[in-house]
Amino acid sequence: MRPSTHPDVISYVRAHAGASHIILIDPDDATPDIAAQRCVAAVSAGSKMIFVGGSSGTDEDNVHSTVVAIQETLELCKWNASQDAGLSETDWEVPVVLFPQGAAALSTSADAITFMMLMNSRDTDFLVGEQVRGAPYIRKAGIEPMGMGYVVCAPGGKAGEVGQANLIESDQTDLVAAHAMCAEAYGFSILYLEAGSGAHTPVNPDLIRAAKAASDKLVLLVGGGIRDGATAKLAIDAGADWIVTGNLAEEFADAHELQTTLETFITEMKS
Ligand code: 1GP
Repeated sequence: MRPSTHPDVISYVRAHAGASHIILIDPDDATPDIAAQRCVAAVSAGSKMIFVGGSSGTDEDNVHSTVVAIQETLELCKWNASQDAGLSETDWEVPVVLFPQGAAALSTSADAITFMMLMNSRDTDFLVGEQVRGAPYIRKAGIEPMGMGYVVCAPGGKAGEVGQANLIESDQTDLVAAHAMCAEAYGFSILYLEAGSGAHTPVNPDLIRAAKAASDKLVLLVGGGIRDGATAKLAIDAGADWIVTGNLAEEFADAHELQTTLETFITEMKS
């Protein structure tokens, strides 16, 4: 594990809540080197957190090698910045956080983990089973667990299928609010509204508004099918604190092109 520049990731998550961007890296879709290059492009563009995980095809081998490659590359960028008075080292102090499909997809080199309950799953494994299996590993590795309610909304995609979720439909504002109240009652720090990776329709802003109105304690993450800054802004205006994108980064072979696209995305999202 690198000497963590983030002893308290949840405070960082709260401090940057408002209109921040997370790049999601799926180790099943990119080699560790390519993943690290994408992270450099994203952090250069203004992304403030890196999630590593996916709904399928991840295990300790590909997750750990990806996390290590990203951490090493960020350290190198930080060192480079320290040698140049015009650059800021702190820009590279971005937490690398596990967003796991289960207890078999962890890494000792992560700064933190979204310790999630897939709240609308029908499968007890996603409610608490995988979490019980993973807890000793996380405790031993000293990874910071951030309690998170994970709620899959329609269309749900692979996350909904694999997680056997009773999807929240776009007009079920009372139901999403109840999930937010429940997440707060459990003492979770984060609520993640997920439409599914590659979703043709992102989470309805009405659902985001309802979740936000139901709890002002939870940090609200929204992701799935968000491909441009204007769509991200709609989610932010509805109350999202952080926007997660995955597929967007996978569309670019060239890191420079990705950086430019994300710069535009983040500028529009914050406008
Ligand atoms: C998946 O919400 C994330 O968990 C990201 O979705 O790949 O559609 O950006 P996209």
